[in-house]
Amino acid sequence: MSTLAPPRGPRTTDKALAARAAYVLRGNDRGSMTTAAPRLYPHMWSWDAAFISVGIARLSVPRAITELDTLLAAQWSTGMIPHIVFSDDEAGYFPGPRRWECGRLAAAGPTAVATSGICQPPVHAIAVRRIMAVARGRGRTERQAAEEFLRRSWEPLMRWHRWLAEQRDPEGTGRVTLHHGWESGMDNSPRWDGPYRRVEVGGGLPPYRRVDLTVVADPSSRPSDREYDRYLWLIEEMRRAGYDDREVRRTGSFAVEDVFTSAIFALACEALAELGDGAAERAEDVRLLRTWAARFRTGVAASVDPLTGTARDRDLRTGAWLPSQTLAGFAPLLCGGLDRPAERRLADLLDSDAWCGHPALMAAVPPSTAVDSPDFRQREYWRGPQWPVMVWLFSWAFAERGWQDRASALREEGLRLIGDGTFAEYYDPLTGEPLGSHDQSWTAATALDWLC
Ligand code: 9WN
Repeated sequence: MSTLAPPRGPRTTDKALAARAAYVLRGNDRGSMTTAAPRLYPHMWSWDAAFISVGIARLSVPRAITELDTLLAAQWSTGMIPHIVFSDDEAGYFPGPRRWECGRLAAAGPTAVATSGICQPPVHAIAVRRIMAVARGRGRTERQAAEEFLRRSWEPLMRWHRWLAEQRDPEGTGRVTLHHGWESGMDNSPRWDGPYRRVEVGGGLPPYRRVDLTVVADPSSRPSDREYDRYLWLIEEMRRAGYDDREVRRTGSFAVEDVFTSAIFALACEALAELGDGAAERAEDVRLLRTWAARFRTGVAASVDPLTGTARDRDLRTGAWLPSQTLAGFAPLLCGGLDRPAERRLADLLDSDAWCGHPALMAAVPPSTAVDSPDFRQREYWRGPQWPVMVWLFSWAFAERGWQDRASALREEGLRLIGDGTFAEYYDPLTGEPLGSHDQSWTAATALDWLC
């Protein structure tokens, strides 16, 4: 652990912070897509786009809708929403469209746009719910635009949810299977150390050059080259499987049930069901959504480790549960499903000095990995840093669950975290140093939703 705490600027006023957040989002706006970050991520990412649209809605509901329309236009014929929709900045990110080659290799990929061949957590219906709530408080034009969007996005969102429920949980365990750590959005979390250790990089991995390390000043705050070899190998396997769902499930060396994505899916099904309530033509869909929400809530609850009370992922290739001291352990607090005593125990753990109450934290929000865990690395991406957008998600979910005090406390502390106005991708929990990309769109969006 580094002991040198770099100086932190003073927290700007809320008004100035919101103004700067709006400036960042406008700066990253390419017309119909907002890039995830100006240099490190010059394309649209799936779960970023959802969170970003929530922030943009505070500035303009129609522009937020454009963001989601762009993403949905890249949906695969299977229903999958791809994790990246590429802009024309081919050289700015690796692996780019030429490495994925979904247009040529994947029968289900779209033809009009270039995309990656995997997915990310399904936070989209949550975003739509939030945008609808914002729009319903606005004037007629914005309200109508939002209602119209809900009508036309209903079917694509249903297809996305159906794909997750059927293709990523064919056995009905109530947990979503992932075939790449990138699908979790928490790329190098200690959660995936075991499954990645078992990924053997085979022959014929085409050579590559990382671009991320030319953008980020400190390479130790990004995943290692060894990790990248495995990331690229998994893509190679998928290319060879033609990105076919069944084939990837059969042959992919990485197959894990992700408890955090599963909790998000349960939440998203519930959010979409609530948006559909009251419309007779959607009654059957709403019923299905509630069935899925219940199934995945149960799946998440069933993963809880009786020893620690936290949720666990599961490695499908070995059948083993994967205990970890990471943010994902709190998945049941997002979606519910535990009995009262178990839920209380987990909420107490979140407050305790093992997590948000740890005396060394600059802001009382959960780090991606517990500070006292042997896996904790304070600067290393998903192995320790605090991610403002995750704080937003917990805060939103807690408000939904009726836990206003908890939701407000996370918002307050989240604002403390991002108060320096750099809108970093993630922060060192012990020093508050902004890390990764600055002017990260979803961090700015988080600030806007909290402040406006
Ligand atoms: C790989 C865009 C994305 C986020 C992920 C985050 C990071 C990409 C990368 O950036 O992942 O998808 O190149 O590191 O881990 O959550 O969506 O912001």
